Amino acid sequence: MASDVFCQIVSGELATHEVWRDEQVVAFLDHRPVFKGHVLICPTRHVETLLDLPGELMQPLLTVAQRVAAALGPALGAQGSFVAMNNVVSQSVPHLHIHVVPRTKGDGLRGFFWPRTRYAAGEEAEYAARLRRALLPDDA
Ligand code: DGP
Repeated sequence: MASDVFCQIVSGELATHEVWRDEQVVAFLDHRPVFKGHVLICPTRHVETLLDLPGELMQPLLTVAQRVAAALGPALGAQGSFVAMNNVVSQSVPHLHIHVVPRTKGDGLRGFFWPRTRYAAGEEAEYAARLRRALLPDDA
């Protein structure tokens, strides 16, 4: 039983404009594109976020994202791409999806996702140290 709209797309219950499908990955047009040709790439298996993604699906998923990004130039005349994934926060569909958005210089997308901040003195080193500690292998 499909549990979210992307499961319904995977099962064929919900129609979409597919651009790629294999056993592990499906890619289709986002129905509310940032720019026309904006593609979503999903595992066919129900996986909610990056943290839930099994290792064996990482390479197939990213390979399709790379192929879609490579197709944006020849197919649509894009000069580049924006590749992104929301996890939990701002994630409106609880089924992992990579956004691949065609970009062209002067297209008007100016980092609307990311208003930038600044580190206070010493704070940058502290953030880096906290992350390095969390990234250490469990037996370190
Ligand atoms: P996010 O906000 O990162 O979870 O992006 C979800 C995207 O999914 C959003 O850009 C709109 C798109 N979307 C939601 N429902 C459907 C649907 O039923 N069909 C298609 N093609 N896209 C959908």
